[in-house]
Amino acid sequence: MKIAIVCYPTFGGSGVVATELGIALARRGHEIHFVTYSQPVRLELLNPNIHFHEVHVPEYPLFHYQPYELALSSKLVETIKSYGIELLHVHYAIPHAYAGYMTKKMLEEEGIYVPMVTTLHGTDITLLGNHPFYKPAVQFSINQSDVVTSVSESLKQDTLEIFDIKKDIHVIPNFIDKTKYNRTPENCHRSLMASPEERILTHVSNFRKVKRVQDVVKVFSEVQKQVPAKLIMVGEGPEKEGAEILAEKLGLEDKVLFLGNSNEVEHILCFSDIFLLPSEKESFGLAALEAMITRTAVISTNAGGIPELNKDGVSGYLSDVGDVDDMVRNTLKILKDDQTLQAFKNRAYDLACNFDIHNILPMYEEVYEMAYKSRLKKA
Ligand code: GMT
Repeated sequence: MKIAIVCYPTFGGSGVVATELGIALARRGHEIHFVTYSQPVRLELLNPNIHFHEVHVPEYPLFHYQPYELALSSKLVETIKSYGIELLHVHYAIPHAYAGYMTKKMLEEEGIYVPMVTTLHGTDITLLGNHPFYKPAVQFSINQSDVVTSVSESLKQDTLEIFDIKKDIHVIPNFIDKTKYNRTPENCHRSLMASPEERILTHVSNFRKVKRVQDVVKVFSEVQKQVPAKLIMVGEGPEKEGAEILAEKLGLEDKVLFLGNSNEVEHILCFSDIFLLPSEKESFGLAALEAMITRTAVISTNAGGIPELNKDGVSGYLSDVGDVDDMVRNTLKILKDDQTLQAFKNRAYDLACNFDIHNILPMYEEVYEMAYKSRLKKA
């Protein structure tokens, strides 16, 4: 099938899911066209089935805000016509589903029917979509999609509570490609980060408010008083500076490493023991899944869809949002001896395998078929 994928190309779960999905679909023989404002960070253009079309938004002094949706929908119309695209898959409702709907309507004027699949990722629903400034447009464009998917059961329920949705929502969880995570002592350079007796705790995010990165530092601060440890913080975002200041205030400068954005998260996770995810909201928690597939136990909150992935007492532990003391207790329970830690790591890996791309890709192909049939009915 010839598929156009619209996503945010930056570091962030929705862009990663869209990119990895496109790559996997291309390997299965589908022709994939990414349409976005810059090349997605994880995109490899070496596959002949993968194409990238950049959306340019010309700066015009009259506009206070440059109209990205307009440029995107025009680019989509042009790409769909030039390459005979059969299906449009938009990731993150705002503004992609809205631009996708306009694209469909413009094409319909010319007798071209292209079905649209919209994947809801989280903050497009729970934070932004909920805002009265956006809500009517988001609800409208979700209802106008041919097929709607969400990345967890929890996000599906949130969507149904927040909006008046007239469509079925198909839950298709986030995924990983387990063959990409092959941890061997030779390719995992643990000694670069910590001494043999130290445990390694890791956090990966875009350091937005919902991630509660100060809780990460607070948990680590208490844990390292009882167990020698290092904390690795990966990512960039508005709350990073506050976390750095807190780490300094707590005298942890030598024990906390802020690495910034990385394209090699799996190399960092390969020597991690515990992944900390104290988020206030999290529709799924792709970063935790990426940690689990590298055999890293997860200490998280029970927010959103995290419990669909991290199982309490199995792959890690779940706490209420903000309950730093509980997260400290749980971390120490896992780190109490090598045998316990290894058991949590192994179970985290086993659970993560359920989300391997080979199990999830057919679910997307099924909804594509469903959407495609709706096109045949309309054409
Ligand atoms: O977590 C973020 O802030 C990034 C955000 C995004 O849209 O890129 O991630 C959301 O989508 C991911 C992929 O589906 C999910 O794994 C994340 O849980 C979700 N984030 C939130 O709900 C806060």
